[in-house]
Amino acid sequence: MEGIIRGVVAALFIGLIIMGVLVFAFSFATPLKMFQRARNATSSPERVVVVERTIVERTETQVPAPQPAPPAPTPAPIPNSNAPFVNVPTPVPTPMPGPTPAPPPSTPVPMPPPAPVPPPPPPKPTYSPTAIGTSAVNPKTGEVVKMDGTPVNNTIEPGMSDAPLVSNPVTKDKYPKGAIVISITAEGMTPNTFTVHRNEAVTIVTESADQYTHVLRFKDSSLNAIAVGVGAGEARAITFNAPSEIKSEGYPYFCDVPGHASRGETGIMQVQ
Ligand SMILES: [Cu+2]
Repeated sequence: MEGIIRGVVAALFIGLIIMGVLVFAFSFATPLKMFQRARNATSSPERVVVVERTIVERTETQVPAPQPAPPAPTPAPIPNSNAPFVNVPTPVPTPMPGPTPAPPPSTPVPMPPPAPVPPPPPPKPTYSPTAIGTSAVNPKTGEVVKMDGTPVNNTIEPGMSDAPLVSNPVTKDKYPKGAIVISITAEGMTPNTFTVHRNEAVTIVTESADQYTHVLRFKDSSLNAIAVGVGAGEARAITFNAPSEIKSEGYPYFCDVPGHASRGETGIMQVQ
């Protein structure tokens, strides 16, 4: 048994040796044949060229051409410790826009019904002053009124907007119809008494019949707003509502220029 194993191992060993010899011979046989063929076929210089070309051909077929070396990596810049420090801002990442909200469903919005337009108020009658500048009289009520139709105020200070208006200077031919004309001189007032009806519209024309200025006024506070001043030879009118109260002593009037009443420029208006 042992002899058989030794025989097999020896056979394998011999076989390996034979295979190695065959591989070696085959590897060198071809170049040697080519070298001998070139040596026999050409003269000496040509043979050298052929040998060299053959060697080059074999080298080119066996050894690949050297590839160009890859470019050397660029060295990282060495920070210069002496260079000033530059603060490079860190790029802020741009926030990505969120998803666009879907538009709300287009539901038809009911339009509110149009508000009813109130009818325009009736035009308010305006009461412009008369041609000479006195306050107007409401033809329906016979009341002396302001431009807005409200009654004038007899108790406020003269000259205020609610007081009866004093006219511009007027001549005799422009005296209002039915007016009571009171002529004033240093000697007194003419007439020094007259009578009106309560609540009626009364127009008084005050004349300065001399070279003095005169101012007609009433003592009673209920007629405080009635005041007409006239220059020398001038005449002005005023229209006001007569008092509603009847007083036995009447409503005294006078010239408000200092010293004029004491010299007789006085009178009394009676209301009935
Ligand atoms: Cu006077």
